[in-house]
Amino acid sequence: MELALYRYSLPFRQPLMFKGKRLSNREGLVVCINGQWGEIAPLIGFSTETLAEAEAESLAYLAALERGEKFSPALPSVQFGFDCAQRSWPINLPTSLAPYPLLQGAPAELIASLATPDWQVPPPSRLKLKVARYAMEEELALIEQIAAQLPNTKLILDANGGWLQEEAHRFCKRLPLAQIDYLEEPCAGFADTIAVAEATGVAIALDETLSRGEEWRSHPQLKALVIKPTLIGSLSACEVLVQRARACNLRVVISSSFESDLGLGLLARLASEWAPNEPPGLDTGHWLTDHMMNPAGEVKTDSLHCLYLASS
Ligand code: OSB
Ligand code: MG
Repeated sequence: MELALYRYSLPFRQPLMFKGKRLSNREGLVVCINGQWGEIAPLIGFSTETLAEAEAESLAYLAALERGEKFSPALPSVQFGFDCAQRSWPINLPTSLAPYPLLQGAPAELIASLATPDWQVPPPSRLKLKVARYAMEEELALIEQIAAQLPNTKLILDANGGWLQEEAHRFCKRLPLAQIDYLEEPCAGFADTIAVAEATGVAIALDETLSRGEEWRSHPQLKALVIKPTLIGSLSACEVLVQRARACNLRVVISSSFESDLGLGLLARLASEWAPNEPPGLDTGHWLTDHMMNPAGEVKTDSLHCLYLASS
């Protein structure tokens, strides 16, 4: 058996804010078991575990594997990474759909950037925007502008639970609903989120509600589950959510937690298996200036810090 654990640090194109914390590099771990890789990269502000905790549990897991013992990791990022590295992947997966673009930045900058968009003609069928971050008037003006400029594009909005029910209500009342695909997590609690949907007619997707393991129920205005495997943890827990989505007739959107190109590639494979018709939420890689893998698809271990290496 061959076992390895490496630590990586990849610079962001520009520093990014995660729940008030400024990050200039993405740091994480990659694990290799008999030549198969997984990524373990808790995200500050979204994961409950730290990178140091994930590293400690990963080392304990590898030591147990080396001794031929069973080990059940408790941390979601560790479960995800080791599950990927030990999975029997299907061989004939359909090619994954292109991720929908994620626009990040201040509304004024984004309005200016619409004049010279990054995407090719025709414009994307879907586009994601973060909301509940800047002044409501500015965010609504941006949405109105995009809706007018791209009449065939549907917007995915994500509030990350940032509004009180009353604020979410005020915002959603003024949305061009015909062009809104869905709104992720308007309020911090499921009951408030559903109340906003009922009062305004907006369609809803769940994200943090799932990774926090909170209770939710099907609702006519609940349209999609956003699944972030790094935050959910084991692939079987993700599959339970995929099954529940199917049973409730909900769309499944596989979404990144700003993993490296290695993790994004694994997530794209999961997306093509679990949600073959749904563009995934994986447009985060362009924020990283460097790659973990070379053009041949091999992990560039020379540029990584080795934490564990064993073969027997
Ligand atoms: O709020 O969905 C989020 C990335 C890291 C942490 C939280 C979120 C995200 C994304 C990923 O938005 C991209 C996507 O889902 O389209
Ligand atoms: Mg989200």
